[in-house]
Amino acid sequence: MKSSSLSMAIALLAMPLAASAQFAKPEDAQRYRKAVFTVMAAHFSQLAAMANGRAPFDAKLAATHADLLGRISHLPYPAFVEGSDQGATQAKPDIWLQPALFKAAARRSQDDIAKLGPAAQSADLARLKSAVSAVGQSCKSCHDEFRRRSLSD
Ligand code: ASC
Repeated sequence: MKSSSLSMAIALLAMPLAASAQFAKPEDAQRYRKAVFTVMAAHFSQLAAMANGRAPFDAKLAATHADLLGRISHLPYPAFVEGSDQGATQAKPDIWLQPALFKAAARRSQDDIAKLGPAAQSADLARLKSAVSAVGQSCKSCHDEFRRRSLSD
């Protein structure tokens, strides 16, 4: 291997696995993060329905939702770019004023989401219930801290 292709290979290996989107305009970042949260809610609500007995517990389907959530749970956060705090967003200024706290809340939600898959695969409904409840709590506490109730608040 030539040294240039070796350094290319090393550079590729060193690249973070998570690809984050780039945005031309603040509105693009807002639309993107909102879209990802919408998709997450659509899948999480189906897991919650199983956990709460509103839908039959199907461990395989639950694991599929959990896997999808785990793959996309990191996507919204890099889209909270500087300057995207105005206009059609419920994001509170604390996201930018207290970045370490926001990062910790994002991390907590990702960590809780990562536990959904093993819980679903265990086919133990009680375990799924408790994993779903933990994710629900991290959604809620992040919303309480960092999301305005409506665009007009
Ligand atoms: C959902 C959803 C949220 C969270 C939150 C949990 O299904 O869309 O935003 O759960 O309501 O407290």
